[in-house]
Amino acid sequence: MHTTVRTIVLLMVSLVLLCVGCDDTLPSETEDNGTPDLADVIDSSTYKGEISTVGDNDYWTMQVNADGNYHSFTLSHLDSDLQLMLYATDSDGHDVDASLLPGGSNPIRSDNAGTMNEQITILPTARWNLILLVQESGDTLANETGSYWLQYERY
Ligand SMILES: [Ca+2]
Ligand SMILES: [Ca+2]
Ligand SMILES: [Ca+2]
Repeated sequence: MHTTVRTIVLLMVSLVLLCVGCDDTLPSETEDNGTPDLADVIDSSTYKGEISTVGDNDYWTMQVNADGNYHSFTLSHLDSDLQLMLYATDSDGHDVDASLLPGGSNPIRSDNAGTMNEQITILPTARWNLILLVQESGDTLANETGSYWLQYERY
């Protein structure tokens, strides 16, 4: 009887550890990342972050090349209404011409309703420096806070 109980308890503890472990395998944002100068560098596919306090801004950065690939950034696993902004500059630090970006605007903004994913996909025509900003939705008056995953894909 005791052995059975112990086995069950061990099994439950193992399951909890496994579940925590799978979440912890993703790298996380590093605060303070509240200005472009302090942006976290994106060099793997998926990161976890959190708009932890009202007004928290999370900046991310990445360099992309005109390699013929689409570069796509997705905000997912949202439990609040967040938005994703992307600012693109060229190698001289000038804003990339808006006509080269989807929607004809620089910055690009993705802000869907509620907890829907946000996504921005670009096709670079030169070496570009990207600044991404995750923050609360610009469409709601609520003070949105909550966690997110930021996923990068190239295809
Ligand atoms: Ca944050
Ligand atoms: Ca932040
Ligand atoms: Ca949104």
